[in-house]
Amino acid sequence: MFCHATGSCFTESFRLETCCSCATTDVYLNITYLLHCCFFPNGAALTHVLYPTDHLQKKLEVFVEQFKIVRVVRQPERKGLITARLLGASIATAEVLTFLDAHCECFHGWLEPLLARIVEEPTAVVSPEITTIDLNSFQFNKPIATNRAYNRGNFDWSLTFGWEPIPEEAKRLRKDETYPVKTPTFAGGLFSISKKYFEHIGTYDDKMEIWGGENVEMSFRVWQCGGQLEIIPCSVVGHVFRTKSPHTFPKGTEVITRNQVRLAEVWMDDFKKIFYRRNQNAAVMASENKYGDISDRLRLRDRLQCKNFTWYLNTIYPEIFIPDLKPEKFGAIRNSGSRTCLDVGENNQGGKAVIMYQCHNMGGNQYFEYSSHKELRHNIGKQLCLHANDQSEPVKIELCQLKGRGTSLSPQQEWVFTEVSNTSQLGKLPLLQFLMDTIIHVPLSSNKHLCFYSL
Ligand SMILES: [Mn+2]
Repeated sequence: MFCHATGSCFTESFRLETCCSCATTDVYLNITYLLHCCFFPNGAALTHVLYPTDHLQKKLEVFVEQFKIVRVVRQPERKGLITARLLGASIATAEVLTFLDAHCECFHGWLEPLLARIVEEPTAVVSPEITTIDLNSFQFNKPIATNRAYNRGNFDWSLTFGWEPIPEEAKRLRKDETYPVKTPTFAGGLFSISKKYFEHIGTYDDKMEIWGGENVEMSFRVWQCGGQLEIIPCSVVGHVFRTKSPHTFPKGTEVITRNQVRLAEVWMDDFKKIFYRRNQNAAVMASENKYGDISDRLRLRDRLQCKNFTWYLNTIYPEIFIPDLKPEKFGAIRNSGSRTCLDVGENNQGGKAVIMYQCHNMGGNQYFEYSSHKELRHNIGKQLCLHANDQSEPVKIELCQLKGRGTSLSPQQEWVFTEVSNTSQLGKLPLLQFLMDTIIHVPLSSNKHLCFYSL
């Protein structure tokens, strides 16, 4: 074993030094550097490079000619990441498939720990630890022993992938820094997998299009169907994280939603409803059955006897907060007088006052759930709660105090929902000003209002 023998990723045989530091904005240079840095030092690891556009065709073919083990495979039209990878995988001949983006650079010894782990555990789907290459300067720093992040992948209920620190309990189970980090989801761009296992586990959903959601789909599938998803800390690859996608979406961002609906329908059981409440477009697409045929994927789930989503949440990601499957109430909170809606405003990650804004019926910034714990949760992605301050201060949103195991509800985040026939009855309650100016008079009948007030 490369690092298991020493218990450290920083030994003589594993120097963690980069061999080139030259990622550029030039796609051709990036690919050629990637081949030189990442693959050729590892002999015959590479069988195919896939690049789906035409303008590089000649240049790239001339370049790879000299390396007999490389083949360039081309798609006649742009089909995106999922189709491109399926095509590459279908003609690859090696035992292990490794997927990398072109905008990557590898550290010495990056591949061996990935391969070693697959030999040890053939159902492991393994990612390197990913370090950041600066978007503008293309600078990146070699990892140092004392300052390593050890994050793992997660997801939120809008089905967006994210990073989080490894929970303390999981940290304690790792004997030293070389041990694989179990991760609930993976970023999906950079990973190795046994080719046989890739096929066994159902490759990708070939009816997903272009890009988006395929990494979350594969994460749920691998865990639920008996595999494991791991980050191998001794394997380090640099990656340029962009602030936004440089690609156009030939069919609009609708394709991402469609991919997400497909994954929710196949893998998430009843928990898909939590996602649909947060994404109106997805909910409509699901109710109108406009996400294509998923019968192949359901058969795959059946054939592999995969576990259900409850098992995944309880066993693989017990730290996640699970919103109510059936919240008491959900949607927008409208002021019947001004006909405006409670809105968290732009970029409110917590800490900022809520505002009233024209109702748009799109969910998003105006989505709230009245939970069984009497919170008003704005929990599209992060778990944010309507938070009362003393009377003179406006109501804000803050991170919810109730987060699952070992936490409790804060009184400032507890809201009573009641019917009143006359708003003057609210006179003795705290936060009257807030209530009168803004929130929540949803008339049930001409003389009744529904009101929230804070205890
Ligand atoms: Mn990338």
